[in-house]
Amino acid sequence: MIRFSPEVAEALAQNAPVVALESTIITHGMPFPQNLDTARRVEAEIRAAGAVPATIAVLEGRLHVGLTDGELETLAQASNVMKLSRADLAVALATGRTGATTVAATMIAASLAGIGVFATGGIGGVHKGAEDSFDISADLMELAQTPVTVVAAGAKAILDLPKTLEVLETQGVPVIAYGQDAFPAFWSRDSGLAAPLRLDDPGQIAASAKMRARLGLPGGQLVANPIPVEAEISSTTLAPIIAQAQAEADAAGISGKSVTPFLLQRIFELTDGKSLEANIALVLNNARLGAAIARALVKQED
Ligand code: PSU
Ligand code: MN
Repeated sequence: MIRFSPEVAEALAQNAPVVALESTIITHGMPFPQNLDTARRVEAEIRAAGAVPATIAVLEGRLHVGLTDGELETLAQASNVMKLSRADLAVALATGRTGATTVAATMIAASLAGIGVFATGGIGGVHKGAEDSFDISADLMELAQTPVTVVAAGAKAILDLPKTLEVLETQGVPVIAYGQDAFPAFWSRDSGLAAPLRLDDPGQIAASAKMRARLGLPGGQLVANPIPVEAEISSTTLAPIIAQAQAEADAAGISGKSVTPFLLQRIFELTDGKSLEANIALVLNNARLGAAIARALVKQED
């Protein structure tokens, strides 16, 4: 059922380190052409760090693990690409559609493909006002059931971070800050909330994933990797912008799957593109850590 790119097929056959990558960040998370440029740079970063990148997407009803550069380019420019979470994946595959995979759907595909680690920017979470809207990303429940270590820069301040951490705790998901005590907040290194767990070494992150499997526990881990200092945007700068974007989303009646892409696009516009620069820096940083974890996972196999 899976279409592996030749590079990824060979890496998996040789038990070489592989890092999965999502495609919603390309189609719904960043504008063209920065999305394509970033996707290519992330793949290059992973190769430079000694691992093989496997970007995941559904192309005309086929589940691709590893895209050619041509496929990446087509996807980055395509319109009407579905945003596929756990709920949508089977329909898209059964009906020949093209769609980008979210964190949840990418985890499902990575797990099927035998890939243990996945790097991205930010995960979905509990949206502000969720007590009325019930808008809680399926990413959180996926982390509780699918055995993939997800490297992200925490969660965006467009989300309710305390509630997001509470749901992750309830679901039994290890939330591990990398190299610091604070839970990072995507564009800034410190959300003001403590992370439940902290590890400073990719080898220990890999060992924890293996231990979870030995214990018979389902699910993955969330590794929260802070944005590099030089790329950080302070939360005081962003707070009013996020509030404005949120108010516009509410006024326009944006709901469901459209909420996250709408907010990201408005924040990009309201920061004159600065939010995107930070986003790119943190994704590259997560790709490097993902590659280090992938190398450790392979090493600990024997
Ligand atoms: N957060 C970001 N950038 C993104 C996303 C989230 O900072 O591109 C995407 C990811 O694919 C994530 C999805 O899995 O949005 C979550 O969407 P929702 O809230 O609809 O589950
Ligand atoms: Mn949602």
